[in-house]
Amino acid sequence: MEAIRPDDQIHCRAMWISDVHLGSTHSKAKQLLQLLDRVHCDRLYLVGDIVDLLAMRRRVHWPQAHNKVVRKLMKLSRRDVEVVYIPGNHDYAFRTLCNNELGNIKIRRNLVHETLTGQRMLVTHGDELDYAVRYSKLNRIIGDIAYDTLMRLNRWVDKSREWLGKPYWSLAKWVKKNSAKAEQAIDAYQLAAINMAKDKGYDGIICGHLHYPTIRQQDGVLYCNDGDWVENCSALIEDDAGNLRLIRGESHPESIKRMIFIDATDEFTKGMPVAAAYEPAVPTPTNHC
Ligand SMILES: [Mn+2]
Repeated sequence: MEAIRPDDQIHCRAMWISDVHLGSTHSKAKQLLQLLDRVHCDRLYLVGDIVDLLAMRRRVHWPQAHNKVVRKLMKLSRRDVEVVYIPGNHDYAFRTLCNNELGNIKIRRNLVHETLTGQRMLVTHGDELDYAVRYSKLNRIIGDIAYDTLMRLNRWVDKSREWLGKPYWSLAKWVKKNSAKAEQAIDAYQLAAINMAKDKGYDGIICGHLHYPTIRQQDGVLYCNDGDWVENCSALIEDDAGNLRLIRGESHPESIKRMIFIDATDEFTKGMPVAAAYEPAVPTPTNHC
């Protein structure tokens, strides 16, 4: 795993971010702004749950950093970046604008991205795969409330760690990793995604929704989940050589508010040697992605 230095400006062909949850207290908007300032891409995919309209029904939390993210995305779309927005279940109201534009941002229900090496990847938020986890509506509501409570607890942990000068640590992520039931649900979801992509004849699928960044190759299908900006501060990128990789933000060793972005592909790769998923790029001194 190679560190991307904080002063690096990185270029990639495409970047996928999702589950930013702007408008909710859990959003890590400031960290996302640091990513958007340093990682430049030709195409930016916003893979849903960018704004959390569901949370905003209960309570609106809209600090300046959240507004800055919106402004930054609009600005990128006016420059030379093709920005495509695929609304998710927390911002589903925007689905009514599918096949239209919001400023220069294209809104789509889902789409196909072709990598430099010719892989055809289906890009979708992924809430349509929830059935695989066999959640009843009641279960899902309980799940949502439990998640919200967990994230609230997480903020307390986060605040105390910040006070102690310790880097961010995700309680929610720890629970997911250490609960057999959560692991089963995540696996069922991933398999449903893989089967859907396979049935439709795609080489792979790129989604968000789970807040669980992963690259997994199975049955000849590549499953990529770009993670989130609530717990993981992660993004999926297609580097200039056409490889799909995951990057993750980490607190800077000198200042916990500053981020460094590291190549986290190995960390989040499941069930395969990394080389089997793609041809690894040869890192150059100036470009680590
Ligand atoms: Mn979602």
